[in-house]
Amino acid sequence: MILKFFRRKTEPDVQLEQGLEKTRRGVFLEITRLFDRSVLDDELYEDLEMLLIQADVGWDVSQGLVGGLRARVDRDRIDDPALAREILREEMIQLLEVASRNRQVKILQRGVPFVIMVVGVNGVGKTTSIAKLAAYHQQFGRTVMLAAGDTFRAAAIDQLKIWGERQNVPVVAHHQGADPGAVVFDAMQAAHARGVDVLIVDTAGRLHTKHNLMAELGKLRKIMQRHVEAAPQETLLVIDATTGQNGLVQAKEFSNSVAITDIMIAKLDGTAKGGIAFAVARELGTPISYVGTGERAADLAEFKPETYVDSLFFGVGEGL
Ligand SMILES: Nc1nc2c(ncn2[C@@H]2O[C@H](COP(=O)(O)OP(=O)(O)O)[C@@H](O)[C@H]2O)c(=O)[nH]1
Ligand SMILES: [Mg+2]
Repeated sequence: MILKFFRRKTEPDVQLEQGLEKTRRGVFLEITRLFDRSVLDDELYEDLEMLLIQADVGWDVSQGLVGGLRARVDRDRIDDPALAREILREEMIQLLEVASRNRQVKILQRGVPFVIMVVGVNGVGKTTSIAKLAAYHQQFGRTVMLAAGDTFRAAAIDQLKIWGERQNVPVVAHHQGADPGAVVFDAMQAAHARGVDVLIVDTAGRLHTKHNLMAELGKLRKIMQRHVEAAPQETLLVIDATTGQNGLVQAKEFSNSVAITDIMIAKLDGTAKGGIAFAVARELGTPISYVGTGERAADLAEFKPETYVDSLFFGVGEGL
């Protein structure tokens, strides 16, 4: 009965599956099992809601998902739990797709710097994510340059330089405490002069007030736009999956200060709270573009709603 309806419909993505392993083997295994019960009753719905909350889907979003599931089950007079599980899968995909629809059309023109400004709270995984993005764009044969716009700590600058060496990508950096605007100015000039395809700008995540943050990032934008009118073509907010709902609160603060175009959920491999993607999609409405699944440059997966949901329920060789 289960197999009749419940099968993965997308190609497995190895990175994503590894990233979601803890979530899948934890809460989502329990969710799958819920629907092995023989009846669809209040208890099942309540248990489902609790499990979704445990996976950090969040209170409101969990209620919304379960409410949507219930409405469809009632409307279509479904009494087979296995069919209800199929509907849950669809509802989950739909929730993620709503945010994906807000994706802006981006034009990546060879030789004109496509500028990615990476923002987020200190420690969420920005610098590591930049290395991953560099590797990602290199895969398409694009030339990449990095700018060390987080000038607060010397270690942050060194960390970016090390990634640059590993990835064979030039890094524009000034000394610790330098003006990030000056770093970005130099990087834009260098990228322009060399005809770099993708310039990725690291930023500090520790500006104390929202006003400071807005002013700083606004200034960086203006400097970028002197060279490339559309820059930054991508403003990527990095969120740490392991911080769950707290990460979501921080993300909201950021998106109130800066126009975010894309989200990366980092450290998905370190948590069983992979449900955070649903909360992020619903609460921010900004498309999630990537997930980070480890500490290496290769540990990045593109975010695709249907593949994401399938990877929560199915792992290759895990027998479901
Ligand atoms: N497991 C895991 N660790 C990560 C991931 N992304 C970043 N990290 C680790 O998180 C820590 C902070 O990352 P960093 O890039 O320095 O964060 P930043 O302060 O925002 O620039 C480092 O130890 C990284 O190795 C990820 O996707 N998975
Ligand atoms: Mg950093």
